Amino acid sequence: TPLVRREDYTAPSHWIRSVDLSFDLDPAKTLVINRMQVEPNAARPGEPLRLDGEDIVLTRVLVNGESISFRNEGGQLVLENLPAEPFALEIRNTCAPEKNLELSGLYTSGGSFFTQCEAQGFRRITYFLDRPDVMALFRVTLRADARSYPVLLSNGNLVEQGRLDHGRHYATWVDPHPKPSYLFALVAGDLVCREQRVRSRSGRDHLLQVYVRAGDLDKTEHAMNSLIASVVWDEARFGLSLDLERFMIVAVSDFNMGAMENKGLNIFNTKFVLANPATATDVDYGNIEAVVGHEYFHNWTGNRVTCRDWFQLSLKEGLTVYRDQTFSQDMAGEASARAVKRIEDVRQLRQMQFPEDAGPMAHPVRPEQYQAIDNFYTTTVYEKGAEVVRMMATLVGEAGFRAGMDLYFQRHDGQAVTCDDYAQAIADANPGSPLATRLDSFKRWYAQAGTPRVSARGVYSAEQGSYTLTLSQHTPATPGQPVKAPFVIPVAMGLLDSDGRPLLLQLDGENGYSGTERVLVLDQASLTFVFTGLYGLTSAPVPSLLRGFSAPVILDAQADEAALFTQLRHDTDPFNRWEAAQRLAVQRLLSAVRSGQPLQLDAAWLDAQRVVLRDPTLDAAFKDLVLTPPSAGYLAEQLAADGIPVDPPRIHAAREALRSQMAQALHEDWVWAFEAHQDNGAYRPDPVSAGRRALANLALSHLVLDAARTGDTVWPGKAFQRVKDAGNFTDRQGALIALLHAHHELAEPALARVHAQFKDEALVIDRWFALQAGTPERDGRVFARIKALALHPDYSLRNPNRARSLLATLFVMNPSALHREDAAGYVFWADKVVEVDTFNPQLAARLARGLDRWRTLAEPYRSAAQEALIRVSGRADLSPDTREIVTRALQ
Ligand code: DPP
Ligand code: ZN
Repeated sequence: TPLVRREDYTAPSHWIRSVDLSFDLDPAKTLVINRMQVEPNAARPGEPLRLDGEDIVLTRVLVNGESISFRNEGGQLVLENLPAEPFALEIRNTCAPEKNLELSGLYTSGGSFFTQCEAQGFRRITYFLDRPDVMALFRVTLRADARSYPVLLSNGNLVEQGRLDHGRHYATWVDPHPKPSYLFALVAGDLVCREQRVRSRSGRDHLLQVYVRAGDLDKTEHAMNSLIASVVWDEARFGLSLDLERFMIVAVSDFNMGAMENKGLNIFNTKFVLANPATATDVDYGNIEAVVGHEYFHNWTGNRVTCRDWFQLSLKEGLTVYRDQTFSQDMAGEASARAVKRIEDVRQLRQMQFPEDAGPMAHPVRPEQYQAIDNFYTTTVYEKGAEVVRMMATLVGEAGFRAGMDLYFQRHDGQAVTCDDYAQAIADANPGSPLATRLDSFKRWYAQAGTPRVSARGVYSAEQGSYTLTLSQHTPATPGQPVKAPFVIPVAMGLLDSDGRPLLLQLDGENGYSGTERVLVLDQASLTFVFTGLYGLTSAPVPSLLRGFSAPVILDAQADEAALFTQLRHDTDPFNRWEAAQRLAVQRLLSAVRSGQPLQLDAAWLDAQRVVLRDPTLDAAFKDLVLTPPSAGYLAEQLAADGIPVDPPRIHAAREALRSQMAQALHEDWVWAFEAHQDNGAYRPDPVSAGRRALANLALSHLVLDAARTGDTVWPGKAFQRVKDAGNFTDRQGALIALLHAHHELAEPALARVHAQFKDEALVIDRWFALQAGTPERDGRVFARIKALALHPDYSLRNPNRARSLLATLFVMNPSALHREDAAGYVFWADKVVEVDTFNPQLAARLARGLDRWRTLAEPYRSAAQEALIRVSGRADLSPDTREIVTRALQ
């Protein structure tokens, strides 16, 4: 497969101004008639028209009603000697939706039709200029059997519907907004909907609908509430109103991604729509709110203003993730709940994006090249892209950011643009800002891959009453980018005195204080800042740097233990308070891993944990985050960064020791925490209640774990009872996890009960598989169970959610079970990647990424993983998607 390069971008030879599509829907063979109004691009006269098409059967091509000759070249349909004036082009073709197991293009799921066109699925429906800078007006007519497919949906407004002969019916939809083909969608099936009318601030009425299968209507309330909240929020926060009379969300259970922002007709993985207290967890509720918001916000950031080419993907994704994260924070309400959301987002970024940025798939937020664009829907483009937008917002301030967004829409509404255009608009709206004055160097965030390391060294001078802080940065080489120029890094910070009180900040040369928090801009390899004060600083301050995680960097502050304990107790920035706790835990875990000695926790650390747990001023959700140890993956990355080979079982052993010592030493505190955080009222998914449940469940898991030591049967019994009669799925799952992670004998009957009770709830069964696959390994039993589960009658690779429930959980989330001395985990990885690749390359390529970090492993894991990669890459019939991943991994 040829490499596509950003620098090779050229405008299209033709524009497609409008499309009239008609579908005769049939699972085996669907007929598509595609009538386009085409206009030659005056800048490229006389060029042939090359239309993309994949896995479809062409039956006819007419230009202005006349048939013409054509040829196929490199998967494209090439038309030559075309009129120099605008012309009508008609294409007829067929496709086979029921055979489409790639789930890209038009496919069937559960007896209904759905589409997924981003990034390049439209070409699997009909021939087209399948690129985002070609925007057309769509008119779509669907014809199908009325009994099997009573609901016929497409983008925009329903303008006509009626009956046809032979029990068929039709519907015609017109989308008033020009759009690229990747935003096209159709749905046909036996669906029901929840609907609600809303009036926007501007006084316009809109119809909101959430479509699901008949049995799922009772699980749509939260999605609808989230949608309404999204509409309100985007108007209030960004002045962006819904531009459609009707906005639809449709849930489908077979879906490669999370959800898709098709204009006016969002299609969602059921996982991000369906929730009721009995089947969904607090985390699911939060994810649904975030994803419904995300797709809705795309209506402006992505649809009204779209990407010129796929290298600009972060233009819409980074910005829209930033918007959905901000939305979720605003929905969370209070400052402490906002901080919890921020910590969760950062934890995810570090867990997923940092390893990507340090591994073989490292790429800039705006990549330079790809083989399969589907491989670049990455955490770098999404989550790091969101951090880049956040840094811009930090550099121009909230009001400045809003002004920048306004200017962006003023300039580019209706266009297909680039990341440069976006940054330019934010900067131009804020002349003189630290962003505008450094725009070129700031944009290195788009161009350079890799996570910068920032080191901070502070020197206190009692004589001068000053504190000199030197910040330096260095970014390691990444594939294809050996040398990096300095990034522009906003470092939000404050100083604490030794009692933890915030100090007023004043830099040498300034007259007067500037509050207790400010943003330093590190835009050189190294910069020095001298803090003074009216009367000087009277003792060495504790620096609190990178507050709120103001930049996606690895901070090395060489903080001593005393400073970290001070921060954990007193920092006014909740993020850094949590961060101090993480560092204290990481230091203990890694020193055990490095030395090979068993972990022995010290009283000071355990006391600090207890103080947090018992602190009446802290939220339960925050306590849960502080008391949850860093993940094995995060610890592995810390070692890898220092060039120390990663021995996964050793990391696992250290974490297990930490868990059991915390269980023992804090036993009475866990009892208190469990009992003090029981709610009796009706289930509510708000962050405060969710935090209380999370902390109670964390307590329960420690209490059940400790039962193995004490021989206690009461707490395991309580957990089992909760699995039986919990009033919501969050608590039921929490109890099941407690039993599973303690490897308690009651885990088996608990699993059996959950399976029996929820056998018809696909999303719960996904969870049932995932919980088992995510259990920390003990004596190889977890891996053996995973292999057995792969043969379970409910297991299937065809459904992406079900496939991922075992495989992604094992490959990405459970290093303790994957990495084995006998290499069986890697053999299993190879077998499954190869098997899935035969029918769903996108999914296979995602799963293949599970071995990305093989080079960081210690022997014998490293060689065995490499062997598995070589085995997969040796397959001649591999898809381009999976080939790109394994080839890069081995390079
Ligand atoms: N554009 C989708 C999303 O991230 C993914 N295809 O919302
Ligand atoms: Zn998106």
